[in-house]
Amino acid sequence: MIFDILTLFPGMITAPLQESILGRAADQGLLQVRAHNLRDWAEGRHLTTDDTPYGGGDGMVMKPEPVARAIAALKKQSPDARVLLMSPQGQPFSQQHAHRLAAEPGLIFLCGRYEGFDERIRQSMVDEEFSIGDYVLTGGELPAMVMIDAIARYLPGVLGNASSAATDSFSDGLLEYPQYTRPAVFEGMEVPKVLLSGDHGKIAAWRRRQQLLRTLRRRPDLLDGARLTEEDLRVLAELRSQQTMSDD
Ligand code: 9D3
Repeated sequence: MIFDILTLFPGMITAPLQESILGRAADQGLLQVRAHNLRDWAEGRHLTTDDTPYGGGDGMVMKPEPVARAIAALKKQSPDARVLLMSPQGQPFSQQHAHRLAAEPGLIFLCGRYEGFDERIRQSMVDEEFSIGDYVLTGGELPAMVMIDAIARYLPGVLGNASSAATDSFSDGLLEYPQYTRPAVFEGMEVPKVLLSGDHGKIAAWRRRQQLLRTLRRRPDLLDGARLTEEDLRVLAELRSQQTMSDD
């Protein structure tokens, strides 16, 4: 898949996506990330991409014409690409969005740095608008990279089987269980005995219980959407009744 990013700061983009798993995937031709400078489509002596808001007010607004020319140019190469606007007013990006967007033939991310975009950009050029969460950043570049990272994991061949996207904890909607490796005792802290028992049935039951306990304590909101068995519900009822919050 080709990811195109429209930004005034193309230098912010590429390096982090050339490392590690995504770097290998890009080397294998499974994905391509291209950053483009919006200024390349600006006009006039100052190559203006922003202007003051009609009606007055602070800050600057991104002009529609450079964005329209940029998107038209990119769509000549990827005619079916979806255009995504990065903005604090967008829908909160989720794992489900990542999964769905991975099936698109191409994605064009539009990143701003100003107080906002001329509303006609949304009206005529944008398919969807995304935020990555309720905190204020300096621009949409890091959000675009966050989304690319989450989406790319779903592209065929990007992940090995061991870390397959389908077996993520998020796919059953629960947080992960605690993990341990050697040594068996570290600074007086022991590994739970069940994990050294060799009893795989008991280990699986303990891990599931830990997932449920962790999710109940830290992210009870996730339990509503989780895929739970009858046994899970029984364990949950038991955990809820133990208001002491002990560690098993
Ligand atoms: C004055 C109102 N501000 C909105 C909260 C203006 C504003 C602040 C920061 C407008 C844009 C930005 C830059 N942020 C993004 O472009 C952005 C973003 C974010 O700040 N948080 C989470 N997701 C995103 S996606 C794009």
